[in-house]
Amino acid sequence: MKHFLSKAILISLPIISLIECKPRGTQSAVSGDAAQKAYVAPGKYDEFYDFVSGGFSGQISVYGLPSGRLLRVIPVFSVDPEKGYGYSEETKAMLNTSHGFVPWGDQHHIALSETNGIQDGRWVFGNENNTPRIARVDLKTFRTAEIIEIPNSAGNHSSPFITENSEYVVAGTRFSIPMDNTNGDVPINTYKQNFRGTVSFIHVDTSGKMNIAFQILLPGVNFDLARAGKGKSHGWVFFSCYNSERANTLLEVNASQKDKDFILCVNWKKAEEYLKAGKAKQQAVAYAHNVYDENKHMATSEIEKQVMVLDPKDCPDMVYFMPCPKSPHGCDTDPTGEYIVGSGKLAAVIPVFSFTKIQKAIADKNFDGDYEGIPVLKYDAVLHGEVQKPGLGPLHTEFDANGNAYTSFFVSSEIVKWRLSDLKVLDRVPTYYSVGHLSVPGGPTRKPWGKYVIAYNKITKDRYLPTGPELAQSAQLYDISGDKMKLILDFPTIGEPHYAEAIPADIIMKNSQKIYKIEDNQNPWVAKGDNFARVERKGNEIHCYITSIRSHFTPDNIEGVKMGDVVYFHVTNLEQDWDIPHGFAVKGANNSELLIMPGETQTLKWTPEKSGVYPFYCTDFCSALHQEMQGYIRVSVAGSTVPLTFSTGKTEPALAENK
Ligand code: RUQ
Ligand code: CUA
Repeated sequence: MKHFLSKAILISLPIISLIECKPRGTQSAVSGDAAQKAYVAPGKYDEFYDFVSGGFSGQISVYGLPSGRLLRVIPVFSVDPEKGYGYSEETKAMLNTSHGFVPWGDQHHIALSETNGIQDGRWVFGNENNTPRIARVDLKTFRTAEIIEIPNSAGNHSSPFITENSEYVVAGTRFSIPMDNTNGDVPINTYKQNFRGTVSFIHVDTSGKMNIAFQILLPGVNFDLARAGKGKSHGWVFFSCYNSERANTLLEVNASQKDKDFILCVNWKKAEEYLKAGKAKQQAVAYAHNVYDENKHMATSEIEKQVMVLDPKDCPDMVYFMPCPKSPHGCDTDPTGEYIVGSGKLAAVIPVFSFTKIQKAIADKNFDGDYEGIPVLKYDAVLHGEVQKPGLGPLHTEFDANGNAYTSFFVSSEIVKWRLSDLKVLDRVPTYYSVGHLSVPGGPTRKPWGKYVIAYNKITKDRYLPTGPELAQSAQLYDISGDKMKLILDFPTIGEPHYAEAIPADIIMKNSQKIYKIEDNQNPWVAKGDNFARVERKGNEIHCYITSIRSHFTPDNIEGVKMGDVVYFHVTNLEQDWDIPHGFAVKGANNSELLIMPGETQTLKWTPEKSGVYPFYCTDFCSALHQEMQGYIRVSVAGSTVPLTFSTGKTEPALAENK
């Protein structure tokens, strides 16, 4: 021990002098046992999976906590050549939309599925802003299983938020717009007359399948974030909204005029009743609904043509506005469901609302008039209290299991811990720098697992080695097991991290799928064994049904393709061992590789551009003889008489044609 200590001191000397050269502010108070707390020994598992939004990368990344080790990037809204997602014939349909194929998305928020308000590890949902979409990722396979587009929406920021039993994933539109079924060709300055907002309730059935149950038509404000109620407030959802000024230009100034904007309270149980009672209007719209069939290893896309819309005019007692100071952003409900925390980006306090008081104010009709026909509850009547002098620019709040809240402050770059019961500030720690979201494992649920809070920062200047004009995005891990929060780790993230949700690893691990069973493979292009491998011509289409197993392709010599043909490589990975993918790439393809999991079939489309011989090979280092895993395809000129042949292991020259 003594020996170890003296060594540690020796090593730390040059480190100290290095730190001193850095600009002020980089020296965060890291306590002595920090390394130990974030350390997960080689060969050991992390305690939590952390699902982190990829922001403008469009993907979801998965880290282990507390180590901060990157475990996986799940392609969701953007093509991913690493996995062939969006490039293979089987996955292209996942990225279909009413605007056609969209290869990129902007992924902000994460919602893990819940049962009784507790994370159950079945699915993770993610939103896309630009083309309003919601995805469901299956946590058996860590693959995107479904993507649904949202009509009457533009800028799907306020999503996805999940109700207590995953009944609904909810989504609110950030940008108000003329509704899809109207002539949208209107002057922009007729915003107040012609632009509307919506919130959508996407039903999730027990298999996970999503469908838009209904939308609620609302005034043209900007919906920002939301949380479903839980426990006593189950049946409600709370959406923050800004731009109650309904400005259509220079929102920076024009949407910051009013002292208070709103939190929208939606009684979705009531909305369900109105839907059943036939109060919704069917509206003609068009939106894509894409589903990945796990047995077929293939996605299909359908354009859905209608949506049910409820108008609060016809549905009294369904929605209310609650005043909330200064451009609210985060809107979070505590584990008991009693408290709703609003975070005004420009506010000097954090207002905390009481669900019990909201119910009473509604019963007493304690209103402050209405906003565009929707009753506005009296601020003082619904307020539990305000957290005084919390910090500057509150954004988001998470909770632990002990009645404490943790709020991120963008402007003052800190996390502030405060108590829900008396709204007292208990602790504050700096973040490096400009924290956006934060997350506590289980923090948005009825059962927070606690232990850590992770800050997802917007700026990292001077935290990592410089990498040109663009720097790594950063997450920071704080230990919250004691009274004081303690910074224990920095780790870079992919894309811009917004929200993240962490869940105990064992909830997911036990259901993890290892392989696809070859006998269950229903891909129409499968070859379930070498004896099914073949090459067929259908007009000018050449279909190569290829199998791969360590360490060869069957067939690996193909001839008789002609210019003008379109070649489909349908590659089935025959392996039935965990983690033995094979890849596939062919020279000259304007496409990505395929990466094919054991028992799976994937298809690469290739249109040769000139005659010649083209090698193809396995892209995944699968065995000692991976470098030998290759083949050739010969392309002849148009009109050539070279017959279509295929073979494996044949070395004799063909009799008819040997040069
Ligand atoms: S919202 S910080 Cu999408 Cu706050 Cu990202
Ligand atoms: Cu198969 Cu390398």
